[in-house]
Amino acid sequence: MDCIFCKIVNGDIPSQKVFENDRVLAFRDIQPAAPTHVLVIPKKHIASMNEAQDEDAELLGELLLTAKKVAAELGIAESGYRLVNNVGPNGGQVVYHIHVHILGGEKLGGLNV
Ligand code: DGP
Repeated sequence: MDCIFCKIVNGDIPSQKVFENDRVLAFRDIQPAAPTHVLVIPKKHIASMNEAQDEDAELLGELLLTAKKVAAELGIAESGYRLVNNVGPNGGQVVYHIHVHILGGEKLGGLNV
């Protein structure tokens, strides 16, 4: 499958990993939008939240809990951070392998929703 993040999972494209287990992987974003910018992905290919199924509930929960743990390990939990999941063109999604952005390390601007 021609998916950049699947290639990162398989080791075909290098990445700066910060956490990995059998189901999820967290690595530094190549174009950081904040001092700390990490992506958390499932190793299973799910194109976006639009393609997520009920059977993926546990995996998606693990994605969020992994983001929490990574934020703590990287020292941004106390000061706060933002978790972002872009969906589709209007949501700004560029890579169609579902991922949660962890953004922190500074006071974040932008949308306050
Ligand atoms: P999104 O717009 O939500 O689909 O975010 C995709 C992010 O993926 C974007 O912030 C840049 C990052 N990215 C794209 N290609 C690579 C890559 O090859 N390596 C890494 N580490 N990040 C990538």
